[in-house]
Amino acid sequence: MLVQTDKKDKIAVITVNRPDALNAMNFDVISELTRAITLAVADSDIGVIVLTGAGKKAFVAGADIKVMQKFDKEGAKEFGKLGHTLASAIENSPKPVIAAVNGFALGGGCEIALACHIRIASDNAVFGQPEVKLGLIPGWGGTQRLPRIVGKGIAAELIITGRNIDAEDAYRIGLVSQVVPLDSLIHSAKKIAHLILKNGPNAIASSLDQVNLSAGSSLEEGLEREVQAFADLFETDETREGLKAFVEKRPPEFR
Ligand code: DAK
Repeated sequence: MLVQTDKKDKIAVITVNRPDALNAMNFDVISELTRAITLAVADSDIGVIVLTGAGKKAFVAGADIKVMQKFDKEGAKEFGKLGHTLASAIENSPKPVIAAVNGFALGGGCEIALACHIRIASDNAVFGQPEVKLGLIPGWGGTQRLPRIVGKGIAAELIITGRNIDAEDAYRIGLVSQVVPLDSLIHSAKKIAHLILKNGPNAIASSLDQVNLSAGSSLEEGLEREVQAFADLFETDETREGLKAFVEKRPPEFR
């Protein structure tokens, strides 16, 4: 199995399992990963998804270069579309997806992490968009998501130099929100997941939706959409329970 899912305590840990190739993504990895994400999103027993790579060396070292070498224009387009479908499935998931980056996150691997809602890294993690070194550009959203996360100037520098950065630099530029020892990476991701799981699932999904949409709209449009989404929640049992529980000085029962 190229992708493995372990479910426990409402958390699905999805592992890309191709360590011999540093978890590089070929067609099969991409389709298995898309399927695993789709299944976890549809699973009512799952509230948070953690995405990681097998082994101690790589999250995902990119798209499979040996596969790409054989592409013509059509093949490249098909591969690109599959990558976009995967990245969109992650980004549009109503359940938070946390990238637990345990080593190399290069090229397409970095782009998959960028599509996740939260990124944390082990201290040996390495990030980069080295596509220009291969005569390519980032093609799974790197040119679009990286500037939105770290800003235009830093994104442009990383993309056109193709240089790698370590976990500390990734933290400094806001690419990841935590750096932890490799041995405690999954534990740390689960700690974040448990904090999230205490909260209302509708409110979480709506928050992610608003954050995702913020990139493509003016402040005025965004604020208008936000107030609508805020008001919509008042028609849900979840919001009534959250407010009532506070007044009654007890923890809310959301799930
Ligand atoms: N693809 C295929 N195999 C890879 C790989 C990759 N990206 N990365 C590593 N491997 C394989 C190596 O070939 C080697 O396999 P064997 O030779 O043993 O069979 C094995 O993994 C172990 O790798 P190394 O021996 O190289 O390990 P080192 O520790 O020496 O070096 C490294 C680790 C990560 C620095 C090095 O492996 C490396 O530079 N890997 C390539 C990283 C990279 O350039 N990644 C970006 C790929 S470009 C598209 C949209 C997006 C994309 C593509 C298309 N369209 C719109 C069409 C995305 C592009 C990319 O991701």
